[in-house]
Order: sequence, then structure tokens, then C-alpha cells
Amino acid sequence: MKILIINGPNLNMLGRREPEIYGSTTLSDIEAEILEYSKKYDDVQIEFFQSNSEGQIVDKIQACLDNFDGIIINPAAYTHTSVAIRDAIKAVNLPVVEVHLSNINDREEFRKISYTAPVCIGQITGFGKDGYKAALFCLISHIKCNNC
Ligand code: CA2
Repeated sequence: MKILIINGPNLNMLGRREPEIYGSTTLSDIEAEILEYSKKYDDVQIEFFQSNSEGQIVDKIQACLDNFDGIIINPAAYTHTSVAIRDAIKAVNLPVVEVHLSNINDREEFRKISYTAPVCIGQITGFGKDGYKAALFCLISHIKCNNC
């Protein structure tokens, strides 16, 4: 089973700014932690992708067709603006879990709106880096039970 984990704009800055909101762990540290967690599954391969560009994220989602079984995505600021990423998720018709480090429902009004969550199988928000591991657990269970 192949899972792609996509992180959107500015998440490459994690651990360097705003630790009070996003934590003090870098994106590479989070990726290493996810990889370690994924080892409990014999049959799961993880790939990571980070981009600050909406078009590159759309291209990557499209490229998942026939190549990946599911996607975990933190679209970052594009969560609240991107019809293009929403349409790409819908188009590939793969199970996608949306993750946010912070609790987007407990912040500014504009962050409470997600363009992408309605085309995902679920959203995990507010649990910091643990949200990615929770998303991986949920996505793998979903795929293994044949999308039940
Ligand atoms: O809580 C999340 O994971 C967000 O997706 C993070 C986005 C924000 O726009 C969303 O509303 C919620 C922002 C990512 C910016 O990350 C930074 C990391 C370090 C320093 C500055 C920004």
C-alpha cells in the first residue's frame, strides 16, 4: 500500500517560527516520526511532498492516480482558498485525510472554512504532529476495510 503525505505552503518553516502555534518540531523531524510509526505496518510505503505552490500540489495529487492508494494532506493556507486543490482531490477519487497542526476551529473566522475537507474522508485538527500519525492509522484502516 502506498501513501503520499503532502504539506502545503510555509510548513517547510516549521520549528523555526511561531512555535507557540505550530510547535517546535521541524518538518523533517515530523516526517521521520511518521516513517518510524509506519514501520508497524509491513505493507505500507510512505512518500513525502512539500510545496509552497498551489499548481505543484495539484500536479502531485493528479500524479497519484494509479500510483498511490491514499493521501494525507495539510494544505496549510490553501485549505481556506483553493478550489483547484479541492477539484484535484475530487478528480483522483482516492481516500484523502486532511490534517492541521493547530485547531482551525479555534482560530480566526476565515480558518474555520475548509474548501478541501468536504472532498476528504475526514479531517484531524488540533493535535499537532500527532495528527499525522492519527491520520495514517485512520487512512490505512479505511483502505484495508475496502473503503467501508
Ligand atoms: O494548523 C495547520 O496545520 C494549518 O494548516 C497551518 C497553516 C494555516 O494557514 C492553516 O490555517 C492551519 C499555516 C502554515 C504555516 O506554517 C508556519 C510554520 C512555521 C512558521 C510560520 C508558518
